[in-house]
Amino acid sequence: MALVRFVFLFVLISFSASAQKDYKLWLQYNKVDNAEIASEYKNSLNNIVSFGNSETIKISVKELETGVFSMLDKKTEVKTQIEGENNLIIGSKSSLDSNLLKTLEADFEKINKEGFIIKSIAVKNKKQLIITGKNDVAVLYGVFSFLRILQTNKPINNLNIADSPKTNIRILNHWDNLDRYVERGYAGISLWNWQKLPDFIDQRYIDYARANASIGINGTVLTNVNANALILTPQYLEKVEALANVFRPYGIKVYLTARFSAPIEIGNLKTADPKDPEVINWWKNKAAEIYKRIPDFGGFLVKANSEGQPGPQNYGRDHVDGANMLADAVAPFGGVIMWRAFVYSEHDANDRAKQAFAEFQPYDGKFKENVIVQVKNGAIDFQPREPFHPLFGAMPKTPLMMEFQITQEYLGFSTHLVFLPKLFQEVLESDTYQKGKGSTVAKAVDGTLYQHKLTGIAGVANIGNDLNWTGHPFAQANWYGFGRLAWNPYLDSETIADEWLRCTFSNDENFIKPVKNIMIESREAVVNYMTPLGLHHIMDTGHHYGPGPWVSNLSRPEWNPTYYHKADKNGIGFDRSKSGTNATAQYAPEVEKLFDNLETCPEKDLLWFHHVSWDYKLKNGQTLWNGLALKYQEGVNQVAAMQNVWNKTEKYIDSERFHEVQMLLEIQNKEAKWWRDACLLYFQQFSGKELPAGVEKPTQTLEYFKSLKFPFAPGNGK
Ligand code: GCV
Repeated sequence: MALVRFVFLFVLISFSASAQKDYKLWLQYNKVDNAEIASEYKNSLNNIVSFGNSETIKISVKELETGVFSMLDKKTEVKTQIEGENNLIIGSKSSLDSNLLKTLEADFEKINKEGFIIKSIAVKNKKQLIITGKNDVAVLYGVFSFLRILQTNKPINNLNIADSPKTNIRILNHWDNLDRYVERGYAGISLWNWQKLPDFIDQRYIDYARANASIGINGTVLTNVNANALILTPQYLEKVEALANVFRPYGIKVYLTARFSAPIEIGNLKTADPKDPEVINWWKNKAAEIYKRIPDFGGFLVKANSEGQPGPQNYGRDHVDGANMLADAVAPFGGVIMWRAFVYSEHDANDRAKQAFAEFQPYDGKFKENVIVQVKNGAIDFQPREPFHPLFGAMPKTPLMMEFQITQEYLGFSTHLVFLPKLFQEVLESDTYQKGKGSTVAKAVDGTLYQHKLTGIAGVANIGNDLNWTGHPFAQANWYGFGRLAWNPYLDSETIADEWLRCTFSNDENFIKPVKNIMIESREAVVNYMTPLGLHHIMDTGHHYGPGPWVSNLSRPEWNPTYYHKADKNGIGFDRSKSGTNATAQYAPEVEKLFDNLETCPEKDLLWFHHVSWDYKLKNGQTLWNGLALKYQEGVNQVAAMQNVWNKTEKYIDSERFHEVQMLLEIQNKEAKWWRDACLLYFQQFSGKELPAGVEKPTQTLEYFKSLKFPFAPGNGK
């Protein structure tokens, strides 16, 4: 009996230790096991000298103590005065004495309001290390950045870092409903326990804020863009206030989604017409009520007249009328309106890819100063690959905010290992040619192209109440990478993968090198086994789980996969060139020319822009049919290769996460084959051709794949 109890206890302890690893994200603070590095760190870090005593500074000190203790086994003392050498001084500009200010004068010139300095300096001839910034939250960012240096085992003896975020709003969009169901959420239910709020503060809220602050995220939209007006009632605002109080010391502002018809639904008005004086007044009062509770409330995110959501067009008004009315309501308090450009209509016979541009581009320059238009990275909807959204090169007078999707609605949910920063980087690096060569999307987004002051990047969160937050251990890297890119849209995704792996798992090069390769390859793999060569939107209906290229019976034409791939016996692909819908004309002439011409169109975007015959010769000499089939096979092979690499990593990491990823990769392998077989069998009906050598034979019939139904697939909109 005693033995049983012992075994049980042992299992429990080891379970909770590795479970904690899953929970701790990239903030593992693993012990530095390289003795030389550890001793260098220990010698360079004596006491912490803390200036200032705000909540944020206290959090910073605690983080440093925890990090240093856990990585170096070293207990640091916290002082309020500099004594001796090799201290770690932290404090914001206003708390530093004149000597320190003088030493750092030129450094402060280099950073913006949220930027930080980490510098080795001499104070009275003694070496010290200082982490500072213009406010306390900037100091916290500096602290996390410093801890990352330790986590990644980089030298600290001569640091001279001045780093500032390049965008103002770095924000997560939670598509969380008030009943805690997360639209397109694959990691459990919503973190926000509305029923227990405001009195019960779940430790998760604090850990969430800490994780976000560690990567520079400074905003969160708590509620789904398919909005519920109840969030704006006092009953809920009290709960929102409680969350805002938790997040504030971490530099995170709270934002809400505004349901456009709220004045009717919760305000008892007869209309929500943005020109109606009562409606205008209602929103002004609502804003005042919110700001009274939450003085640093960020503002509203709005999805209007899109996929059935109410909006100004219900009253014969337009997006500018709606956005500007709300902008006026929050302007006195410094709030912003993030107005989404994700619009398309079944009543518009135009190519769906053209509709948002057609509607929004003419509004350029018409929005109020505190409005930023939020545009998805591509013109359709977060597909494994989309060319950049043409609006990014076409609204010089309007601040445009990037919307990425971190949750993997179209990329295998939380089951597939797909490192999204690679996708994000591809979009950010795309050249819009708006002001000639080098006018990248990143420059449109960070405001440098047209000197916009209001800038931002949003990511649709992949977070839920799963133990590991994101469903897949590697999906944590997508949250992490999003934050890092929002801070600096010019970061390389490989650098991000490297950092994340070291902070999350291990610094062992034998682990880092091969696993980094998996991450970098993984995005192309998913494109290959789902939608190669520019195919898009061929997933199954509603839940978007698995392939459904055959679907053609949905009420709205542009919801049907057949609308997008247009496969017939002549070929496959959507002709968006001049001979087709002319969507290419929405890009700057240089880009238009590139995409429009079949010869110059990058093959990765081929079927996005062109309908191409099955016998068309690809650059490698293969026919389109053979090339397409081989790409599907390549995707499957890439997953198998990922598995081979992963299977050799067991000795470097904890067994729990090793096995989790191993099982998930096995599912990914099965599903990659499912995509390959279902799509190829379906398209083969049109091509009438045999599968080329090298492509495995499907194991099931097309009828079988068509018969698969998933009524309970997670994340489907309700
Ligand atoms: C929140 C896609 C998704 C919807 C989502 C919508 C949007 O259509 O499938 O679930 O709705 O995008 O971004 O508004």
